[in-house]
Amino acid sequence: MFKLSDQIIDKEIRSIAEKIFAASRINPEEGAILYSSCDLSVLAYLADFVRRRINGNFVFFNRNFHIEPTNRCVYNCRFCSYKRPEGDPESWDHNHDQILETVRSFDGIDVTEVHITGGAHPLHDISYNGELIKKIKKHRPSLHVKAYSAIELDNMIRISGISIKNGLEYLKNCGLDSIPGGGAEIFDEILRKKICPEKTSSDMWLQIHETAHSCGIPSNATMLYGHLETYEHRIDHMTRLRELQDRTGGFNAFIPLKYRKANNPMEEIGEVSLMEDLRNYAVARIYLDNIPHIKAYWPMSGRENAGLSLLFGADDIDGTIEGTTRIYSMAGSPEMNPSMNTEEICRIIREAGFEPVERDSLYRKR
Ligand code: V47
Ligand code: SF4
Repeated sequence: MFKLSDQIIDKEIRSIAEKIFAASRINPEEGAILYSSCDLSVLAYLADFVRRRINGNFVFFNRNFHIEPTNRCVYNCRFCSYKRPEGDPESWDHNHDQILETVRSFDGIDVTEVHITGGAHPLHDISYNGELIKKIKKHRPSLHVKAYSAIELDNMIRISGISIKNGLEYLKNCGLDSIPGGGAEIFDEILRKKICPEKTSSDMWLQIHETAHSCGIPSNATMLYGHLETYEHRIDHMTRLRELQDRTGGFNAFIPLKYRKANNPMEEIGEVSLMEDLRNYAVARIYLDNIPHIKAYWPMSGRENAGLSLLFGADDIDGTIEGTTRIYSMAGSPEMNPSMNTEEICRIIREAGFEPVERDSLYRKR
């Protein structure tokens, strides 16, 4: 049996490890030390220790599909490969009927969740989006609707001239079940100005999620990494999430998103290595001691790398997706038309040494 005591590790890392074994929270400085100075093998061991305390030997997945209503957007994020201007031959802007057609195409297929996200549309207000949710729920009441990133929500609430709380309560009454984690990017304000200058502020992103949690709407949180940020920026990002989670408990999952370089203006930055991805999963698992799940989003990382991430603290592999998202294929992910059946998902999870558990959107066993 591999034991940490068999490893040659320095005093600083050993004292952080002792805190982790005692289930004590590590502080931002200790988080940064893990990023910069801890061997990957030791990090894997520590992250696995934490993941087993929180999630045992289980790895979760679900049966889901995505709807990306439009790639028109009022913003111009420098890392985005997805947005197209109105009239561009590659732009799309689906109306309610077209979106419902996609929902109907899953009739008779065993899916439990629809994930709806896309550009921040210049014209679509809260009632336009609420009506869409109502129509989806009317057609298939049991489908969990996880919809609209905080960026889309901020935009539609602003167009409608109402408060965040009223907007979220209205959408909840229309059938909104949870909120995806997109748009968090990196919270450091200076960096955010550089990579997505006009976008919803970090404070607003956090306020929208905090308000959603207070209305009983759970959500996820992402972090875009592997661009201009330092390890301190990643720790700052996760500290803001950890503090919010201490107040509300409303985050289900944290999803690290690796910057992909194809077809966007930041291409010259390049992409970080797989080793860096694994390091990031591990530190996230250890640092975010109050967020129950760490998701390895396979359309972004590729399915085999997602399997590898399970050895570094990740316990959720998202879902079947059914070839319905384009955000990552447009940015250069190896998954061009992402779709996995449950047999393959289970094979990947078992190959990594874990027990697959099909979940619903709230992580209840199905
Ligand atoms: O917010 C855009 C990211 C996000 C690039 O909640 C990019 O379960 C890397 O939030 N390279 C949208 N990332 C996707 C998202 C998401 C994905 C999976 C699961 C969940 C969930 C949420 O995609 C955006 C942005 O951070 N993104 N362009 C790019 N070139
Ligand atoms: Fe718009 Fe999202 Fe692309 Fe930014 S990342 S330009 S908010 S679609």
